Amino acid sequence: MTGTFISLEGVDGSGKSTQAVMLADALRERGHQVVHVREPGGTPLGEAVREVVLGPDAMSPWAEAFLFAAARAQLVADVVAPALAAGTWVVADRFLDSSLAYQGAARGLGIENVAAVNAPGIGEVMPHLTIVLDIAPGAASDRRAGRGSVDRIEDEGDALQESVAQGYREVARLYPDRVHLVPAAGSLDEVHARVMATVVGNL
Ligand code: T5A
Repeated sequence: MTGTFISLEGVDGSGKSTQAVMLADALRERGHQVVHVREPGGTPLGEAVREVVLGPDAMSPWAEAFLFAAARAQLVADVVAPALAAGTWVVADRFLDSSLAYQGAARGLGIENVAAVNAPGIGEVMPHLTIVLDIAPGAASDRRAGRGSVDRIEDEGDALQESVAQGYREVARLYPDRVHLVPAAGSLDEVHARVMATVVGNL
């Protein structure tokens, strides 16, 4: 990999999609080529998986984990690995750590087990830096309020999101060199400034 790979993570409504756009724009302003992707999605297969995995039909935790892993494997093969090989920066709105926090920790499948099923599809492609936007799930849910659609996982409510937040703290403890918790309270510009300081300070 010659490009630089940054992923943004957090509970639902933490503000990562907004901050991913702001980060990608800031990097472009500095003259970098940037590819911005989201998970699940970013390829035709990934978008089809997104419809299924966030749709209303119940599924087992392992079925959920394998669907996210399948979408991720296709995104890596089609988009992320070629971009990094070409020296492009990649900003990802969620990546492997979402599966570690949601399926591994919150669903109870085990962080190591979920990392293991993702490993063949990811290979050597891992973020150089992962920023977890750290916010109380209640505050994140307030941010989401008023937006129309609620997907199957959001619909499970704040108890699941509390477990996800704990999962992210565990992921940050396991991978301290790569994963950084960034407080997500405050205005968009205040959070963006913290994100940029974390990027500049760690890459
Ligand atoms: N999932 C995903 C897994 O379980 N395992 C996996 O492996 C993967 C990849 C994905 C769902 O799938 C799960 C996690 C999710 O449940 P998603 O589309 O990524 O779905 O869903 P969310 O994470 O819920 O994305 P959202 O778009 O809902 O939330 P974001 O991206 O955290 O937040 P954002 O930026 O859209 O902001 C939410 C609202 O808050 C406002 C924004 O304007 C927006 O209205 N906002 C702020 N308001 C005030 N102050 C700030 N600083 C604000 N920042 C944002």
